[in-house]
Amino acid sequence: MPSSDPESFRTALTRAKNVLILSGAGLSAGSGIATYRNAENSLWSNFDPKKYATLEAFKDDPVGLWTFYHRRRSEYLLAKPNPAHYALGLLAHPPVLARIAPCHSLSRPSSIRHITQNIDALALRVIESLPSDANVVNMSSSQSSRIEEAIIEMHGDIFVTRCISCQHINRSYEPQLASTLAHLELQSQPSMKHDGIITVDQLPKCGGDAWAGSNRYGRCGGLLRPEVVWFGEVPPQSGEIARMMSTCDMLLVVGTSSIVRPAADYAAQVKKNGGIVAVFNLGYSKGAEEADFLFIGPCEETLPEVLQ
Ligand code: BJW
Ligand code: ZN
Repeated sequence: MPSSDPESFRTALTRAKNVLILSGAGLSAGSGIATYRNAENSLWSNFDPKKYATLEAFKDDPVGLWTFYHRRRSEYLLAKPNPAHYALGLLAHPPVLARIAPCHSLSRPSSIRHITQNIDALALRVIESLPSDANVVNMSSSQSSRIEEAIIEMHGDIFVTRCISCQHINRSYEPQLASTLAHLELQSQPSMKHDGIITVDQLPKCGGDAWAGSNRYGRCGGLLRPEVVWFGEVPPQSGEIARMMSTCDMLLVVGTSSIVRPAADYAAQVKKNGGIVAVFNLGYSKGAEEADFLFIGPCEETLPEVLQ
Protein backbone atom coordinates (compact mmCIF):
# COMPACT_ATOMS: atom_id res chain seq x y z
CA MET A 1 0.00 0.00 0.00
CA PRO A 2 1.39 3.43 -0.89
CA SER A 3 1.93 5.86 1.96
CA SER A 4 0.04 9.14 2.25
CA ASP A 5 2.14 10.43 5.12
CA PRO A 6 3.53 13.92 4.33
CA GLU A 7 6.33 13.61 6.89
CA SER A 8 7.70 10.36 5.40
CA PHE A 9 7.35 11.90 1.94
CA ARG A 10 9.42 14.93 2.98
CA THR A 11 12.08 12.70 4.51
CA ALA A 12 12.33 10.70 1.26
CA LEU A 13 12.48 13.92 -0.75
CA THR A 14 15.31 15.43 1.25
CA ARG A 15 17.30 12.17 0.99
CA ALA A 16 16.90 11.92 -2.78
CA LYS A 17 19.67 13.24 -5.03
CA ASN A 18 18.05 13.48 -8.46
CA VAL A 19 14.41 14.44 -8.21
CA LEU A 20 12.18 14.84 -11.26
CA ILE A 21 8.66 16.20 -11.43
CA LEU A 22 6.42 14.97 -14.26
CA SER A 23 3.27 17.04 -14.55
CA GLY A 24 0.15 16.94 -16.69
CA ALA A 25 -3.12 18.75 -17.26
CA GLY A 26 -4.32 18.22 -13.67
CA LEU A 27 -1.62 20.68 -12.54
CA SER A 28 -3.45 23.47 -14.39
CA ALA A 29 -6.99 22.31 -13.58
CA GLY A 30 -6.96 24.63 -10.55
CA SER A 31 -6.27 27.51 -12.96
CA GLY A 32 -9.50 26.73 -14.83
CA ILE A 33 -7.85 25.00 -17.80
CA ALA A 34 -9.70 21.92 -19.07
CA THR A 35 -7.93 18.57 -18.89
CA TYR A 36 -7.82 16.35 -21.98
CA ARG A 37 -9.79 13.23 -21.03
CA ASN A 38 -12.31 11.53 -18.75
CA ALA A 39 -13.92 14.66 -17.37
CA GLU A 40 -16.95 16.71 -18.20
CA ASN A 41 -15.96 19.25 -20.86
CA SER A 42 -12.50 17.77 -21.25
CA LEU A 43 -10.83 18.88 -24.47
CA TRP A 44 -10.88 15.56 -26.33
CA SER A 45 -14.52 14.96 -25.39
CA ASN A 46 -15.37 18.06 -27.46
CA PHE A 47 -12.68 17.82 -30.16
CA ASP A 48 -11.46 14.70 -31.92
CA PRO A 49 -7.67 14.65 -31.40
CA LYS A 50 -7.21 13.07 -34.86
CA LYS A 51 -8.73 16.24 -36.35
CA TYR A 52 -7.02 18.72 -34.03
CA ALA A 53 -3.75 17.23 -32.78
CA THR A 54 -1.95 15.64 -35.73
CA LEU A 55 0.28 17.02 -38.46
CA GLU A 56 -2.08 15.55 -41.06
CA ALA A 57 -4.93 17.61 -39.58
CA PHE A 58 -2.81 20.78 -39.76
CA LYS A 59 -1.94 20.08 -43.39
CA ASP A 60 -5.59 19.34 -44.27
CA ASP A 61 -7.09 22.32 -42.46
CA PRO A 62 -4.56 24.89 -41.20
CA VAL A 63 -7.30 27.50 -40.70
CA GLY A 64 -9.33 25.12 -38.53
CA LEU A 65 -6.30 24.23 -36.42
CA TRP A 66 -5.21 27.85 -36.02
CA THR A 67 -8.75 28.72 -34.95
CA PHE A 68 -8.58 25.99 -32.31
CA TYR A 69 -5.11 27.01 -31.06
CA HIS A 70 -5.76 30.75 -31.23
CA ARG A 71 -8.79 30.42 -28.96
CA ARG A 72 -6.98 28.20 -26.48
CA ARG A 73 -4.03 30.61 -26.54
CA SER A 74 -6.38 33.51 -25.66
CA GLU A 75 -7.89 31.47 -22.83
CA TYR A 76 -4.49 30.41 -21.44
CA LEU A 77 -3.25 34.02 -21.54
CA LEU A 78 -6.01 34.95 -19.10
CA ALA A 79 -5.30 32.00 -16.78
CA LYS A 80 -3.15 32.47 -13.68
CA PRO A 81 -0.78 29.97 -12.04
CA ASN A 82 -2.42 28.22 -9.06
CA PRO A 83 -0.98 27.18 -5.67
CA ALA A 84 0.28 23.88 -7.15
CA HIS A 85 2.42 25.77 -9.70
CA TYR A 86 3.81 27.92 -6.88
CA ALA A 87 4.54 24.92 -4.67
CA LEU A 88 6.50 23.25 -7.49
CA GLY A 89 8.13 26.57 -8.38
CA LEU A 90 9.39 26.90 -4.82
CA LEU A 91 10.71 23.37 -4.87
CA ALA A 92 12.39 23.41 -8.25
CA HIS A 93 13.83 26.88 -8.64
CA PRO A 94 16.48 27.88 -6.11
CA PRO A 95 16.57 31.62 -7.00
CA VAL A 96 12.83 31.90 -6.44
CA LEU A 97 13.03 29.88 -3.28
CA ALA A 98 15.85 32.02 -1.93
CA ARG A 99 14.07 35.29 -2.71
CA ILE A 100 10.52 34.67 -1.65
CA ALA A 101 10.89 32.02 1.01
CA PRO A 102 14.30 32.24 2.65
CA CYS A 103 12.91 30.38 5.67
CA HIS A 104 11.37 27.55 3.68
CA SER A 105 11.59 24.51 5.92
CA LEU A 106 12.30 21.88 3.28
CA SER A 107 15.96 21.32 2.50
CA ARG A 108 16.47 20.57 -1.16
CA PRO A 109 17.86 17.53 -2.96
CA SER A 110 20.92 18.26 -5.11
CA SER A 111 19.00 18.34 -8.38
CA ILE A 112 15.33 18.96 -9.16
CA ARG A 113 13.90 19.37 -12.63
CA HIS A 114 10.32 19.77 -13.75
CA ILE A 115 9.16 18.06 -16.93
CA THR A 116 5.69 19.21 -17.87
CA GLN A 117 3.44 17.82 -20.57
CA ASN A 118 1.43 21.03 -20.39
CA ILE A 119 1.58 23.54 -23.22
CA ASP A 120 0.04 26.42 -21.23
CA ALA A 121 3.37 27.90 -20.02
CA LEU A 122 1.93 28.39 -16.52
CA ALA A 123 4.92 26.67 -14.90
CA LEU A 124 7.16 29.29 -16.57
CA ARG A 125 4.76 32.15 -15.94
CA VAL A 126 4.73 31.43 -12.21
CA ILE A 127 8.01 33.34 -12.12
CA GLU A 128 6.50 36.43 -13.75
CA SER A 129 3.66 36.67 -11.29
CA LEU A 130 5.88 36.59 -8.19
CA PRO A 131 6.22 39.74 -6.07
CA SER A 132 8.42 42.27 -7.85
CA ASP A 133 11.47 41.72 -5.62
CA ALA A 134 11.42 38.05 -6.62
CA ASN A 135 10.52 38.67 -10.24
CA VAL A 136 12.69 37.25 -12.96
CA VAL A 137 13.12 40.78 -14.37
CA ASN A 138 15.15 41.67 -11.32
CA MET A 139 17.24 38.55 -11.41
CA SER A 140 20.61 38.21 -13.05
CA SER A 141 20.51 36.57 -16.47
CA SER A 142 22.26 33.48 -15.09
CA GLN A 143 19.50 33.09 -12.49
CA SER A 144 16.67 33.49 -15.00
CA SER A 145 18.24 31.06 -17.45
CA ARG A 146 18.50 28.54 -14.59
CA ILE A 147 14.73 28.87 -14.14
CA GLU A 148 14.04 28.11 -17.81
CA GLU A 149 16.51 25.23 -17.73
CA ALA A 150 14.73 23.73 -14.74
CA ILE A 151 11.51 23.31 -16.74
CA ILE A 152 11.17 21.09 -19.80
CA GLU A 153 7.92 21.54 -21.74
CA MET A 154 7.98 18.11 -23.34
CA HIS A 155 4.83 18.59 -25.45
CA GLY A 156 5.81 22.12 -26.45
CA ASP A 157 4.25 25.47 -25.66
CA ILE A 158 1.21 27.17 -27.17
CA PHE A 159 3.00 30.54 -27.01
CA VAL A 160 5.82 29.30 -29.24
CA THR A 161 5.56 29.06 -33.03
CA ARG A 162 7.74 27.32 -35.59
CA CYS A 163 7.94 28.26 -39.25
CA ILE A 164 7.23 25.21 -41.40
CA SER A 165 9.66 26.56 -44.05
CA CYS A 166 12.78 27.84 -42.23
CA GLN A 167 12.06 26.26 -38.77
CA HIS A 168 12.49 29.66 -37.08
CA ILE A 169 11.22 29.44 -33.47
CA ASN A 170 9.62 32.36 -31.67
CA ARG A 171 7.95 32.86 -28.29
CA SER A 172 5.24 35.52 -28.06
CA TYR A 173 2.60 36.41 -25.50
CA GLU A 174 0.97 38.85 -27.98
CA PRO A 175 -2.80 38.28 -27.89
CA GLN A 176 -3.00 38.41 -31.71
CA LEU A 177 -0.41 36.48 -33.71
CA ALA A 178 -1.99 37.83 -36.89
CA SER A 179 -4.46 40.69 -37.04
CA THR A 180 -6.94 38.50 -38.91
CA LEU A 181 -7.15 36.11 -35.96
CA ALA A 182 -8.91 38.88 -34.02
CA HIS A 183 -12.03 38.14 -36.10
CA LEU A 184 -12.11 34.69 -34.58
CA GLU A 185 -12.79 36.21 -31.15
CA LEU A 186 -16.12 37.45 -32.43
CA GLN A 187 -17.30 33.98 -33.29
CA SER A 188 -18.67 32.10 -30.34
CA GLN A 189 -19.82 28.80 -31.84
CA PRO A 190 -18.91 26.05 -29.41
CA SER A 191 -17.93 23.91 -32.38
CA MET A 192 -15.08 26.37 -33.07
CA LYS A 193 -15.72 25.90 -36.78
CA HIS A 194 -14.12 28.67 -38.79
CA ASP A 195 -16.76 28.86 -41.54
CA GLY A 196 -14.41 30.45 -44.04
CA ILE A 197 -13.90 33.62 -41.97
CA ILE A 198 -10.23 33.76 -42.82
CA THR A 199 -8.04 32.09 -45.43
CA VAL A 200 -4.64 30.39 -45.22
CA ASP A 201 -3.04 33.60 -46.59
CA GLN A 202 -4.18 35.42 -43.46
CA LEU A 203 -2.72 32.95 -40.95
CA PRO A 204 0.36 33.85 -38.85
CA LYS A 205 3.46 34.02 -41.03
CA CYS A 206 7.18 33.90 -40.35
CA GLY A 207 8.80 37.24 -39.63
CA GLY A 208 12.20 35.59 -39.22
CA ASP A 209 15.03 36.29 -41.58
CA ALA A 210 15.32 33.93 -44.53
CA TRP A 211 18.72 32.70 -45.65
CA ALA A 212 20.12 31.54 -48.98
CA GLY A 213 23.39 29.83 -48.08
CA SER A 214 25.03 32.38 -45.80
CA ASN A 215 23.24 35.38 -47.38
CA ARG A 216 20.28 36.88 -45.63
CA TYR A 217 17.72 37.85 -48.26
CA GLY A 218 14.67 39.05 -46.34
CA ARG A 219 11.60 37.84 -44.54
CA CYS A 220 10.72 34.19 -44.93
CA GLY A 221 6.93 34.55 -44.83
CA GLY A 222 6.39 30.81 -44.34
CA LEU A 223 3.33 29.51 -42.50
CA LEU A 224 3.78 29.22 -38.73
CA ARG A 225 2.56 26.27 -36.68
CA PRO A 226 2.11 26.10 -32.92
CA GLU A 227 5.24 24.50 -31.47
CA VAL A 228 3.33 21.71 -29.72
CA VAL A 229 3.82 17.96 -30.02
CA TRP A 230 1.03 16.26 -31.90
CA PHE A 231 0.22 12.55 -31.95
CA GLY A 232 2.73 10.66 -34.06
CA GLU A 233 5.45 13.28 -33.45
CA VAL A 234 8.43 12.50 -31.26
CA PRO A 235 8.82 14.91 -28.30
CA PRO A 236 12.12 16.66 -29.18
CA GLN A 237 13.61 16.23 -25.70
CA SER A 238 12.51 12.59 -25.25
CA GLY A 239 16.12 11.32 -25.49
CA GLU A 240 17.34 13.78 -22.86
CA ILE A 241 14.34 12.99 -20.63
CA ALA A 242 14.91 9.22 -20.91
CA ARG A 243 18.52 9.77 -19.75
CA MET A 244 17.31 11.92 -16.85
CA MET A 245 14.84 9.19 -15.84
CA SER A 246 17.64 6.61 -15.78
CA THR A 247 19.41 8.48 -12.94
CA CYS A 248 16.26 9.69 -11.16
CA ASP A 249 15.87 8.42 -7.61
CA MET A 250 12.54 10.14 -6.91
CA LEU A 251 9.77 11.01 -9.36
CA LEU A 252 6.77 13.19 -8.48
CA VAL A 253 3.92 12.43 -10.90
CA VAL A 254 1.42 15.30 -10.76
CA GLY A 255 -1.99 15.49 -12.44
CA THR A 256 -1.48 13.19 -15.40
CA SER A 257 -3.58 10.23 -16.52
CA SER A 258 -0.34 8.43 -17.51
CA ILE A 259 -1.97 7.29 -20.74
CA VAL A 260 0.11 9.13 -23.32
CA ARG A 261 3.52 7.75 -24.18
CA PRO A 262 6.40 8.22 -23.74
CA ALA A 263 5.54 10.05 -20.46
CA ALA A 264 3.26 7.15 -19.43
CA ASP A 265 6.30 4.86 -19.11
CA TYR A 266 8.47 7.07 -16.89
CA ALA A 267 7.13 6.00 -13.47
CA ALA A 268 7.67 2.31 -14.25
CA GLN A 269 11.17 3.11 -15.52
CA VAL A 270 12.10 4.93 -12.30
CA LYS A 271 10.65 2.10 -10.17
CA LYS A 272 12.58 -0.51 -12.17
CA ASN A 273 15.80 1.37 -11.33
CA GLY A 274 14.95 1.34 -7.61
CA GLY A 275 13.65 4.92 -7.44
CA ILE A 276 10.70 6.22 -5.44
CA VAL A 277 7.47 7.35 -7.11
CA ALA A 278 5.02 9.83 -5.54
CA VAL A 279 1.68 10.40 -7.28
CA PHE A 280 -0.53 13.47 -6.82
CA ASN A 281 -3.87 13.06 -8.56
CA LEU A 282 -7.55 13.76 -8.11
CA GLY A 283 -8.23 10.02 -8.34
CA TYR A 284 -6.64 6.64 -8.90
CA SER A 285 -4.81 7.23 -12.18
CA LYS A 286 -2.83 4.56 -14.04
CA GLY A 287 0.32 6.07 -12.48
CA ALA A 288 -0.92 5.07 -9.00
CA GLU A 289 0.05 1.47 -9.81
CA GLU A 290 3.70 2.48 -9.35
CA ALA A 291 3.23 4.73 -6.34
CA ASP A 292 5.22 4.51 -3.11
CA PHE A 293 3.47 7.70 -2.01
CA LEU A 294 -0.04 8.59 -3.08
CA PHE A 295 -1.78 11.89 -2.40
CA ILE A 296 -5.34 11.82 -3.66
CA GLY A 297 -7.07 15.17 -4.07
CA PRO A 298 -6.72 18.40 -6.04
CA CYS A 299 -2.97 19.00 -6.35
CA GLU A 300 -3.53 22.74 -5.79
CA GLU A 301 -4.39 21.63 -2.24
CA THR A 302 -2.21 18.54 -1.67
CA LEU A 303 1.07 19.91 -3.09
CA PRO A 304 1.27 23.10 -0.97
CA GLU A 305 0.33 21.04 2.10
CA VAL A 306 2.86 18.27 1.51
CA LEU A 307 5.69 20.57 0.34
CA GLN A 308 5.24 23.12 3.12
C1 BJW B 1 -6.01 16.33 -11.27
C2 BJW B 1 -6.73 17.49 -11.05
C3 BJW B 1 -6.32 18.24 -9.96
C4 BJW B 1 -7.57 16.61 -12.75
N1 BJW B 1 -5.31 17.82 -9.22
N2 BJW B 1 -5.01 15.94 -10.51
C5 BJW B 1 -1.72 4.09 -31.37
C6 BJW B 1 -1.84 4.87 -32.52
C7 BJW B 1 -1.07 6.05 -32.68
C8 BJW B 1 -0.15 6.45 -31.71
C9 BJW B 1 -0.06 5.65 -30.58
C10 BJW B 1 -0.82 4.50 -30.42
N3 BJW B 1 -0.50 3.94 -29.20
C11 BJW B 1 0.43 4.71 -28.63
C12 BJW B 1 0.70 5.76 -29.44
C13 BJW B 1 1.67 6.85 -29.16
C14 BJW B 1 0.94 8.10 -28.70
C15 BJW B 1 0.10 7.75 -27.46
O1 BJW B 1 0.59 7.59 -26.39
N4 BJW B 1 -1.23 7.67 -27.63
C16 BJW B 1 -2.10 7.25 -26.52
C17 BJW B 1 -3.34 8.14 -26.48
C18 BJW B 1 -2.43 5.80 -26.67
N5 BJW B 1 1.97 9.06 -28.33
C19 BJW B 1 2.52 9.83 -29.26
O2 BJW B 1 2.16 9.86 -30.42
C20 BJW B 1 3.68 10.68 -28.78
N6 BJW B 1 4.82 10.49 -29.59
C21 BJW B 1 5.43 9.29 -29.65
O3 BJW B 1 5.05 8.32 -29.01
O4 BJW B 1 6.52 9.28 -30.48
C22 BJW B 1 7.26 8.05 -30.61
C23 BJW B 1 8.38 7.95 -29.62
C24 BJW B 1 8.60 8.91 -28.68
C25 BJW B 1 9.65 8.78 -27.78
C26 BJW B 1 10.44 7.69 -27.79
C27 BJW B 1 10.22 6.72 -28.74
C28 BJW B 1 9.19 6.84 -29.65
C29 BJW B 1 3.32 12.16 -28.82
C30 BJW B 1 2.24 12.51 -27.85
C31 BJW B 1 1.79 13.95 -28.04
C32 BJW B 1 0.68 14.31 -27.09
N7 BJW B 1 0.12 15.58 -27.45
C33 BJW B 1 -0.95 16.13 -26.63
C34 BJW B 1 -1.52 17.40 -27.30
C35 BJW B 1 -0.60 18.60 -27.18
C36 BJW B 1 -1.09 19.75 -27.98
C37 BJW B 1 -2.43 20.29 -27.55
O5 BJW B 1 -2.72 20.44 -26.36
O6 BJW B 1 -3.23 20.64 -28.41
O7 BJW B 1 -0.44 16.41 -25.32
S1 BJW B 1 -2.30 15.00 -26.33
C38 BJW B 1 -2.57 15.49 -24.65
O8 BJW B 1 -2.29 14.37 -23.79
C39 BJW B 1 -1.52 16.56 -24.36
C40 BJW B 1 -1.09 16.16 -22.96
O9 BJW B 1 0.18 16.71 -22.66
C41 BJW B 1 -1.13 14.66 -23.01
C42 BJW B 1 -1.20 14.01 -21.66
O10 BJW B 1 -2.41 14.32 -21.04
P1 BJW B 1 -2.48 14.53 -19.45
O11 BJW B 1 -1.68 15.71 -19.08
O12 BJW B 1 -2.17 13.26 -18.77
O13 BJW B 1 -4.01 14.94 -19.27
P2 BJW B 1 -5.30 13.99 -19.01
O14 BJW B 1 -6.49 14.83 -19.25
O15 BJW B 1 -5.19 12.73 -19.74
O16 BJW B 1 -5.22 13.64 -17.47
C43 BJW B 1 -5.39 14.63 -16.47
C44 BJW B 1 -5.17 13.96 -15.10
O17 BJW B 1 -5.20 14.96 -14.12
C45 BJW B 1 -6.24 12.91 -14.73
O18 BJW B 1 -5.57 11.76 -14.21
C46 BJW B 1 -7.05 13.59 -13.64
O19 BJW B 1 -7.52 12.68 -12.65
C47 BJW B 1 -6.03 14.51 -13.04
N8 BJW B 1 -6.57 15.71 -12.43
N9 BJW B 1 -7.72 17.56 -12.03
C48 BJW B 1 -4.70 16.63 -9.53
N10 BJW B 1 -6.98 19.38 -9.65
ZN1 ZN C 1 10.44 31.06 -41.86
